[in-house]
Amino acid sequence: MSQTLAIIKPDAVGAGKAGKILAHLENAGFAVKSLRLTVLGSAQAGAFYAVHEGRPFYDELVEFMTSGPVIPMVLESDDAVAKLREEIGATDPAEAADGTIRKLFAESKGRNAIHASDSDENAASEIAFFFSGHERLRG
Ligand code: IDP
Ligand code: MG
Repeated sequence: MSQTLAIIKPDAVGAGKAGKILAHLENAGFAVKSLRLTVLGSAQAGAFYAVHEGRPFYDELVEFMTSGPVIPMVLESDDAVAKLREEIGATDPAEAADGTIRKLFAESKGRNAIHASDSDENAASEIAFFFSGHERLRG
């Protein structure tokens, strides 16, 4: 078993889609190991997406991610990082496969409902970004 980080983004939380997305993830076989609802400040959102600093969409991304509540969560399954990337679909919902979370729930390439870590290394640092030790359940 391994773990990854998902974030239900402000578009989906604001539209009341968080419960449906959570159900989709549970039905796909993920166990929810930690979960919280929070609102990100600009510094936090900017730091979380620091890898994209300088890209044309960076300012828009930070503004969007601070525009309302987000729901970060730790998900566990076999091969969790790859499995979650498959379940969420392509970044742009117009290109996402049928049945994926972004195809079902995302509005646009920017407002795309959910984040997922892209490697085990990034999953570990992204989990630590949102959850302190006592909030991280194991096993
Ligand atoms: P990912 O979320 O599928 O891993 P990344 O390329 O890592 O996609 O981009 C991070 C986030 O930045 C995306 O989920 C999306 O919200 C936003 N983003 C990426 N590319 C664009 C774009 O071309 N226009 C607007 N927003 C974008
Ligand atoms: Mg990414």
